[in-house]
Amino acid sequence: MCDRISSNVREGILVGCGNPLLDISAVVPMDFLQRYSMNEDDAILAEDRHMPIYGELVEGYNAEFLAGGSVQNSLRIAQWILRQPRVAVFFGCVGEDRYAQILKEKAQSAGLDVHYQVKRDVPTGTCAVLITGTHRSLCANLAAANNFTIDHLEEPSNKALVENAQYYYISGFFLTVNPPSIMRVAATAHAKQRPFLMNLSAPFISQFYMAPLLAVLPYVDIIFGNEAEAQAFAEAQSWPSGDLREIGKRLVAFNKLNPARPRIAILTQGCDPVLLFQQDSVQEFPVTKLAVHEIVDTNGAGDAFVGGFLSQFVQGKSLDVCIRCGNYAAGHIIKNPGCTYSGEPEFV
Ligand code: 26A
Repeated sequence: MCDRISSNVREGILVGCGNPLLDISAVVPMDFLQRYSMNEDDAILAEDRHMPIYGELVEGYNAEFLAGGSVQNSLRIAQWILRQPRVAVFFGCVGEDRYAQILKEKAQSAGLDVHYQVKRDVPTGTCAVLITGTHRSLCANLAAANNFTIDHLEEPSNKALVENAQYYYISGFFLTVNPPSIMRVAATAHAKQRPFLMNLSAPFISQFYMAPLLAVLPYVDIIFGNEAEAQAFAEAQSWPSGDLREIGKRLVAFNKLNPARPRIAILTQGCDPVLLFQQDSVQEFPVTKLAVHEIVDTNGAGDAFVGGFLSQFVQGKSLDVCIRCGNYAAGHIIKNPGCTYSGEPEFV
C-alpha cells in the first residue's frame, strides 16, 4: 500500500467552481448522434428536444453512471495524483437526491473537499456521454447546477476558503451559469496576486457566451483549450487565421489586467503535441499515442490533462513538469471509463 501523503502543500490551496454533473455514458451508433443533430467530440447544453436521450441511454444502451462535471473532474484527478486529501476545494450546485450523494462520495473518496450549494426540488445535473469509437459527444442537462448563486461564495466559511486559496480554476462552462461568481473569484485572485486559470471548455462558449468570457479574460493568467475551442474563439473574434500557432500567440497577447504576470496559453490537440505559448515562445510537448485497443473512451481526457497540470502547478513545479503530468493523467483516464482512474498514480 502506498503512502497517502506524497505532496506537501497546504490544505485548500486550490479552489474551483463548476457544474457537478453525473455522467450517463454509453456506446451508441452514429445514427443516434444524427437523430439528435449532434456532432462527434462536441459538448452542448441540452434543449427540450434532447431530453429523451437520458432515458434512451439507460433503457436501450446499458449506460454507465460516472462522476462528471468538468472542473470537478479536474480537481478529482489533481487529488488522485497529489495523494494528500483536501488540497482542492470545489463549489457547485446539486439537488437533494441520490445523484448528489454519488457525486459527493466519489469526490470525497478522491480527497476533494466539496462544498455544494444544495437546491431542493431540482434534480442534480446529468451529462449524456455518447461514445462513438474514439470520440465522445456530451449533452449536459445542468438542472440544479444551473442554480448556483454568488450567495454561496459569500457564506463566511466559503468566503474564507476562497480568500485563503492560492490558485483558482474555473471552466468556461461555468459562464453559462453564474458569471458574477466567476468575476468575484477572478477579482479575489487579482487582488491577492494569485494565479487564476480558466478553460475555453467548448466551442459553444465562444460562440454564445463571448461577452462574459471577454469580461473575465483580462484576469486569466493561464488559459487552456483544445484546437476546436481555440478555433471557435478565433472565429468569434474574427481573427484572420485559423492556424493554432497564430491563435495561441494572440490569446497570450490578448487584453490582460496584470502585465506583471504575462498570460500563458496551453492548447491540446488530441494525440498531437500540446502547445505551450508564452510571451515570446511556442513549445511543443509530445503526447504518447495509445493503440486503439487501449482506448476505453476519451471522455474526461481534457479535464484530466488540467487535473494533472494543477497537481504539479500547486507544488510550484515548472510548466514543463506540469504539462508532462497533464499528458500522463489524460493518457491514464483514456484507458478507463469516463474521467475515472484505477490504482495509484505513476507519475514521477
Ligand atoms: C455547461 N456544460 C455544457 C457543462 C458540461 C460539463 N461540465 C460542466 N458544464 N458539459 C459536459 N461537461 C462535463 O465534461 C466532462 C468531460 O470533459 C461532463 O460531465 C464530463 O464529465
